[in-house]
Amino acid sequence: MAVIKFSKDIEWGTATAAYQIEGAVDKDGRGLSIWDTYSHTPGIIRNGDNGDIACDSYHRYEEDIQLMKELGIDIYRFSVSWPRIFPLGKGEPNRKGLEFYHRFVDTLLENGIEPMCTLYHWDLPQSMQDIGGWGNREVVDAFANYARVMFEEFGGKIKKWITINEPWCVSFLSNYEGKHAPGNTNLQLATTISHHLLLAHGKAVSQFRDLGIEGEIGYAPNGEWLEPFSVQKEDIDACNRGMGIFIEWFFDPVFKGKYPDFMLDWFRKKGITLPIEENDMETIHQPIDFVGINYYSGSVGRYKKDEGLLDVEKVDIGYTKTDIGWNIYPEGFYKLLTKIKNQYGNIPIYITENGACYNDDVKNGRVQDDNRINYLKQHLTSLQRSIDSGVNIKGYLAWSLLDNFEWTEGYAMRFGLIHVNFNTLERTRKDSFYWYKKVIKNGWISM
Ligand code: JJW
Repeated sequence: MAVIKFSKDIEWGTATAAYQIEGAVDKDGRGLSIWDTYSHTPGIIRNGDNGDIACDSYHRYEEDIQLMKELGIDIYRFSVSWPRIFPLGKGEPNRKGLEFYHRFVDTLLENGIEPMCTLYHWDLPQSMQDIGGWGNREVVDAFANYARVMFEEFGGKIKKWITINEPWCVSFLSNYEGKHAPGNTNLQLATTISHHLLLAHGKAVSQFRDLGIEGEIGYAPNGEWLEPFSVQKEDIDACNRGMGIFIEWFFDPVFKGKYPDFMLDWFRKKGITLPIEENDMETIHQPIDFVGINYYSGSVGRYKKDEGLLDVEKVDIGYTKTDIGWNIYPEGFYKLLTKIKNQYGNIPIYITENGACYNDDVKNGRVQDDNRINYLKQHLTSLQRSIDSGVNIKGYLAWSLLDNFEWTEGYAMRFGLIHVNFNTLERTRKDSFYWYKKVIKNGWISM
């Protein structure tokens, strides 16, 4: 038996996002978001699900916070719904929306849990989409204004801030692959959006510094690992592009002040340009306090002409998959973290999401999700390997506290440490909840 002992100062947490858990979509003056529109469009979401009720956490947050307290987490990562604060994206802030988050954050603090606030976790106000969404620079300024209002309102109370969650998903997945809201399939638009998201991040960081807000700010790009099928250069290059669109594309501008040449060349060959204006790169290239990494999966990849945007195909070589079909690839977690350290230096890192989809149900009051426990064990082992290799890991937040609305998969795909019955909204602690509680308390696991 091997014992893996975690660094003492690691902060433990769980993560969620507003549209995935809150429900109460027409409560207290909330405006519509692109996910309301998208999920109410017939034929898109599995089983016709939508986030109208979700986990009803808007009304049940006190119960949820008691569960967090019992779990023993140090940090809770949540997101703020922009259309609750600005129902039309801009204009006058909605007091009732702000007051909800005050009640929520106050309750976290009273229970000894540190709030980590994501400003943008995909629920763009529909009115912002109506003027072109993230493709329009006006939306970047509206975001910066929303961020400023949040800093002024919650500065000092919330000390950990994340600007944008998973910018690859917001740009390429949602506007080129068309698989998330708003569902566009336009490469030029998606690339423009990727730049605007980085700019929005940079402008929010500027506001944060100008206001002198106490605390830390970062962003949360997602990564996956691609292991080359062979040592042939074309396979290695294909995997570098496949990872490059997650990592270098969204890290180099922030940490180096420029887009990566190997990716720029690729986009240029496709006739795609970037709408970079004067001072944009300076705005994007500002010191941040930490980076959040979301990691779930990895694959073997190889070169295949005209496969997708980047001429890379994933090769199924029989890895075990979670119930959502994603490979279990813990080595990729370790490799990704060390790659980031090697390329960008010793920046403090929070793992802002990591977790597994297993759809175990309640049987006799119990959810036996050993598969999730195994996944978490493997990934926590990779995490400690990265710490032992000098990666500056500050914290680990499991996705997710609760089963919730998994975007186009609706409620069918469950990532929670706590089971939610979506008919009764009853919460049931899974075996993984009790297991994670012990990890937090003891600081070690055994394999
Ligand atoms: C890619 C669709 C296959 C979320 C994707 C779909 C693939 C043919 C989990 N992270 O719910 C990536 N998540 O809100 C943020 N991360 O392509 C949080 N990435 O088509 C979690 C979904 C995702 C994805 C989902």
